[in-house]
Amino acid sequence: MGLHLPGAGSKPSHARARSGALVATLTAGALLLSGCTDEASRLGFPEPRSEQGEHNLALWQGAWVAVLLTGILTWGLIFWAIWRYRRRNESDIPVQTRYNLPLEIFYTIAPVLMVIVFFDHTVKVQNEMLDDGNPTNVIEVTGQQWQWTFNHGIGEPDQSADENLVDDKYPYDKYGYVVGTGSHIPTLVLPEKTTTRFNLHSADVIHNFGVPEFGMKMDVVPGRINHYSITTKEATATFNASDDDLIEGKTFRGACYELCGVYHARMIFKVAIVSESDYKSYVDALAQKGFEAERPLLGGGKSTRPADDVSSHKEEGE
Ligand SMILES: [Cu+2]
Repeated sequence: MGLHLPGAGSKPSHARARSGALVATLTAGALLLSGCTDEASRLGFPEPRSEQGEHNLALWQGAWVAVLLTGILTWGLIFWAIWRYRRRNESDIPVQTRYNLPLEIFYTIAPVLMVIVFFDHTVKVQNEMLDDGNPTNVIEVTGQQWQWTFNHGIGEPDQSADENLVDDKYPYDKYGYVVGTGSHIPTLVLPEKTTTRFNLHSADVIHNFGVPEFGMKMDVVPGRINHYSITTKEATATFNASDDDLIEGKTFRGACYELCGVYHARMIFKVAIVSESDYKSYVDALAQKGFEAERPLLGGGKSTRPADDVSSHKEEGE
């Protein structure tokens, strides 16, 4: 690096061996962490079930690798300096250095460069996560104290209805809905390999709609309609209308990620990705059971609009 560190003393070979061993141990640890299993290589990130989630996973892994390498270098230099310039006898006084200009320039510029690189990657991933793509499915999601309502469209969506999100136009003519309650955890059923857009409505306070497996969450704000899209991967569950509407297979969890009141913790839901035909029969089954409305239910339990009246809703059959 061309940096001159003062006080170079004797016996550097021991020091080199020691710091070499340290770096080797840390590198082995990092490899163990990243190379062993699929789960370990994700460094705690859930297995992405959406294409967008892959971008977030890559950012997460890349950031960890960068900070680990920085940590190894920094710890290595610290321990090397402690060892290399240790006091060797009672009368030994280390070289008194007031400043080292190249070193100071380096440790000012290097972190700034790192922040720029992190920022660049973060903005790129954020743009991917917020890209609505071309959704072929739109679900109106309502957060209400303290559960969720999922409004699944029936038929083909009219995308132009979403150009103005706050007007009274919705992409579908009919909806099949699921209303979660304090004692009933709803399931958000999604078709596989499909881009679904979530329009987020709040009936009362700020909630946050998120699914770890999608690597995505977003605030649900009263008076404002936030939205994001996810493209699901292959199905992990099945729906069987003839078998008492059974959803079988692997489901995962979603939740409210904004403290919204005393029963905030109850705002959990299950997510099931099913085949496209299973999804159709699921939404049809909702309609057949009477959970059908011409407009999505957006008001939770507090709405006064007839289509939004939740009081008459039965719970989704299990
Ligand atoms: Cu909430």
